[in-house]
Amino acid sequence: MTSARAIAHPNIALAKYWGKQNGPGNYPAVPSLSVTLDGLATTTKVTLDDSLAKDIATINGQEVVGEPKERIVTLLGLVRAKLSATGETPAFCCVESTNDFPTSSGLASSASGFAALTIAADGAYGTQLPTDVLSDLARRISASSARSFYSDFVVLASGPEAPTGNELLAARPFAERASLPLEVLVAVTTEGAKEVKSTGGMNQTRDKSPVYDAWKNEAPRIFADVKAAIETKSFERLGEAAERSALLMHATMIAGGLVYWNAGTMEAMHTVRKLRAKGTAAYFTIDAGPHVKVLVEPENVRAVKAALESTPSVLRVLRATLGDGARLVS
Ligand code: 2P0
Repeated sequence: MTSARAIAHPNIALAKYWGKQNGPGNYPAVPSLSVTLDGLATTTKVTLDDSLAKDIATINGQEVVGEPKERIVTLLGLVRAKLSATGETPAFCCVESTNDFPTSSGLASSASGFAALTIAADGAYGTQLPTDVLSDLARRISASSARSFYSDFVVLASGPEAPTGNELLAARPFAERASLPLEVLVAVTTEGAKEVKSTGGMNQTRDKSPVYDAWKNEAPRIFADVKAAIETKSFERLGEAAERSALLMHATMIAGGLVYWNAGTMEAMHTVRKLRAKGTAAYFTIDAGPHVKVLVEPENVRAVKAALESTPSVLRVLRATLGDGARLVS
């Protein structure tokens, strides 16, 4: 039996993606810029098995069923469709994936998960596709996962306004970690999975939020500001733009009735703002879940971590530096 194992890390967007272009292919409506993290990881093994009548998948030892399973099978189908025609039907496979951090709770497990799955499937099926093609395939299932193929600061442009579904749109590396040293502290505020997945949340925001167009208009300006902050090596400018992106994205969701925050989210935001008022440069960002990710310069990690840990509703704090893109490990 042929198998391949891949590792991928989640990424955290500093300029957020939220919203899709109308039409097929899962193209983002706004550009995004992320950092790939070290310290949190998904490891995925794909094993081809001629005896299987369908693909099977487990995450952390639990069989995956329903819509999450369909997304995995769709991705596997996209990789298998790249096999050169030999006349033989490719074998189904067994996918075994483990996360060393909470799954499906706004910690970007779908980003690392689909990046690791795509690389492992490419290895097991022997398709040997270039990284941009793999990033494009994964983007079709989970747009944020396109960014986890690359290290450090990564951009994903918005898609065409009226996509046919055939346009290649991969993420691409933007800058190396040394250009602006920072770390990310994740204030975990629940151990549970989120109730509204990102795709459903984006659809709800598009359909119900009266300020969705304002978000789509402003997001490219924030994206440009984040890029300029990295180019000019300004941590403060980066943090301010990242906070603006997260707050505007959440304001847009909330206006459409979607609230991902819990009490701990608010408490951690206030902790960060209090630190800043006292002169410590720390900035927060929040994804489609209640955890608060705090951007800090390396010399302030210890003090900011201690402040987050003494925030009552924060359960624990994870620490991540900038990390490498998804890769095969065997
Ligand atoms: C991001 N998020 O830029 C934004 C910020 C969450 C909030 O990309 O619908 O799971 O599968 O393309 O990739 C999460 O979205 O969404 C996400 P789909 P995905 O990181």
